[in-house]
Amino acid sequence: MNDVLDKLAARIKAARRLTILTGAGVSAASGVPTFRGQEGLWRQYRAEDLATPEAFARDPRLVWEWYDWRRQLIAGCRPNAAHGVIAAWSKRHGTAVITQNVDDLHLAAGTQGLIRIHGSIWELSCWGRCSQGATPWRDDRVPLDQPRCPHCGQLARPAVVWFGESLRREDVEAATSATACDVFLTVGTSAIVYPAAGLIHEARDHGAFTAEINLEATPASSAVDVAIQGAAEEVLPAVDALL
Ligand code: BV8
Ligand code: ZN
Repeated sequence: MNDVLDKLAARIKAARRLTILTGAGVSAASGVPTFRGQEGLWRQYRAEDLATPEAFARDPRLVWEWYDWRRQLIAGCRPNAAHGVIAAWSKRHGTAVITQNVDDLHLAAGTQGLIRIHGSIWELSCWGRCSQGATPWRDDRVPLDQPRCPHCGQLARPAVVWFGESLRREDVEAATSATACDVFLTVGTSAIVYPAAGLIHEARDHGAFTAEINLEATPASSAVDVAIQGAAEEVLPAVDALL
């Protein structure tokens, strides 16, 4: 194990441009449920069933109850050591941090220049897409009854990217340009959801040294230069100590 940590630390130390992609595994140690596996289920629903515009159109109350439940849970969570190391590294010139997480724990840890490609569970926007309500606004009250757009009175929705919805163009552009890097490190993601799961392959095509930290193997494990099987909140501080 130590030699792969040494190898990754040496590469990060020498890197002018470091890009980090994170998933739910980074927030697991903070108590935020991941998506896959038993704890990913809410009542009997899979995330993919609820996190869609169709589901919200069909039953906005059910979908909002799920988001309110997650917000109440996340409100009690604090950043962990993995968030701390990533926040410190984000202050280095040339570092980009891309997250799929909507919990904003990276922000709470002080991460700079964070690219939230799937949005934030703490922001709302107008379901009716009225001109003023299309711009997300922050509302971190918990619990919160089904919210409404303060501009037009229609239903408000969580300002997250749902399955079948396109990511914000500026986020895709920022994430894509960050794949032109010396080291691309992916942490705590199952590498299944696209376009996020495609970024590591773009980085490889740019000649980046690629690395993965995950408790288990993923579809990306065979594509990276080093795949480290371990907990992010343990491995990242260990690598940081070698810098
Ligand atoms: C789109 C916000 C244009 C909402 C989310 C190409 C091929 C196949 C399918 C597609 C494709 N292109 C598009 C699609 C469709 C779809 C998709 O990818 N489907 C998947 C299921 C196959 N993508 C989309 O719809 C995207 N939009 O492409 O628009 C378009 C539109 C239509 C058709 C074509 C193109 C939008 C995707 C975004 C959806 N929104 N979240 C919300 O949160 O409520 S995705 C959500 O799920 C998360 O943000 C994240 O992205 C994903 C969950 O993945 P992870 O974060 O990795 O979490 P997971 O639980 O899966 O894994 C945790 C990992 O951590 C595990 O590996 C575990 O071992 C590890 N771990 C656990 N603890 C630790 C740890 N590791 C280290 N330390 C620990 N302590
Ligand atoms: Zn509105």
